[in-house]
Amino acid sequence: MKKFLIIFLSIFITHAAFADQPKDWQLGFQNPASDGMRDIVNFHNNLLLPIIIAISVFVLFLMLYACVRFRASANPNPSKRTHNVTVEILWTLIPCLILIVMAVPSFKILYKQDTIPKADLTIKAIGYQWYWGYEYPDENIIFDSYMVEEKDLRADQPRLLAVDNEVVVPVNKVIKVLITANDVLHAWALPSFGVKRDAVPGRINETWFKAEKEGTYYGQCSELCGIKHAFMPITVKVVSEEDYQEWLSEARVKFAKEEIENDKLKLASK
Ligand SMILES: [Cu+2]
Repeated sequence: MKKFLIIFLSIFITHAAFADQPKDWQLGFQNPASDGMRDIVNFHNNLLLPIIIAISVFVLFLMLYACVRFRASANPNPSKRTHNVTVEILWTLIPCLILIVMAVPSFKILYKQDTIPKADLTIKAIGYQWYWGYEYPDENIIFDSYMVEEKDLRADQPRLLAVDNEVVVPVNKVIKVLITANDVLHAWALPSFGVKRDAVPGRINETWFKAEKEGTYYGQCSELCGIKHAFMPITVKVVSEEDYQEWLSEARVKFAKEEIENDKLKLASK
């Protein structure tokens, strides 16, 4: 009983608090930090949820009605009816209409996500078994991002989500993310930004987000990729433009990309 009470109360708590990472007993989405995620949350809360609840209540009512109205004791001679054209047309037509009502706004959101506006910054995420590598192609930056082990966690770092080298991006800028993998399928996912894309070896997928609030946002690899799939989190730090420039000048030195070049090949190394 206590558990249910906590779940029930957490519905209100999670919406009131600023959530950029999963919370204990959380129901529903993390708080949106981008326009795209706000669209998804609104679509779910204002359209899908009411439809789901209405259908569930209606079906429950039909079942209870059938149980009472057609019970054996009240119907010693059961009806032999097998067809009703009107009902059959209705139960085909109404679900079709419901699907159309859901599909139109759903496709609108999908196409909005699919059109990448002019990017202010491009980053490249590469999935490895089992960590993420990042590149800032225009800044000549390359680094790896490993999960922080439980024993090494700082007080402000969440377990299984914090990484040693975070992705740092400026606030209110269009960030284009190129996503690929080096070994098996992974997926780069960040719930607060409404971003989730498969990382496929030999192929580059792309997506984008525009973070509206400064803060640290956590995501996880979202494609079962092997034994340590649960231990390759994603951390994105959204900072002001000045802080970003400051980080950039440090990162250009710390994470500088060296190019090994000869007449046959050109390689990037860390
Ligand atoms: Cu993975």
